[in-house]
Amino acid sequence: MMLERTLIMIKPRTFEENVAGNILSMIQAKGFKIVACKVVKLSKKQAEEFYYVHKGKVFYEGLTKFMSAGEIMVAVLEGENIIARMRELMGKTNPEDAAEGTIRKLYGHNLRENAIHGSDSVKSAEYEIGFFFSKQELIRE
Ligand code: FUP
Repeated sequence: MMLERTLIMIKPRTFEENVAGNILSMIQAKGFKIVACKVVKLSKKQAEEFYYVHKGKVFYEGLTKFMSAGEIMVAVLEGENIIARMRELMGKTNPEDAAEGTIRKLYGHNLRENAIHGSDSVKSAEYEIGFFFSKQELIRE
């Protein structure tokens, strides 16, 4: 077992729907710890920077436009093997394919507007956490 941290984003349409509390409840029910949390709004440029790994893909423009269209809630979560376990709780990328009871099944609308993001590896979690949170915000002692 590995104690890991992951970065999640509650995406614009879902944050606007005022269900962030429900989603955080699902996360806390799993025993995952919320290390840091805030509401921000990305510029188009910042969304492009965050999603640089998808640059050049057909959905990059639509994705970054959507992700900069409204406020999002970003949080750092901590737990044993949390990267994989959080992705399980989120469900498959396309809400139509996501298992019953997952966040994307419950709150996602379509492939682009799929409610939530979660880091997919230790390396991307490090990049994504550093993108939004300073060292000071993550200090515990
Ligand atoms: P995930 O790791 O499940 O968030 O999925 P990906 O990294 O493959 O995709 C990142 C985001 O791009 C998805 F959350 C939604 C968006 N996307 C599209 O809009 N169209 C696609 O065909 C694939 C992904």
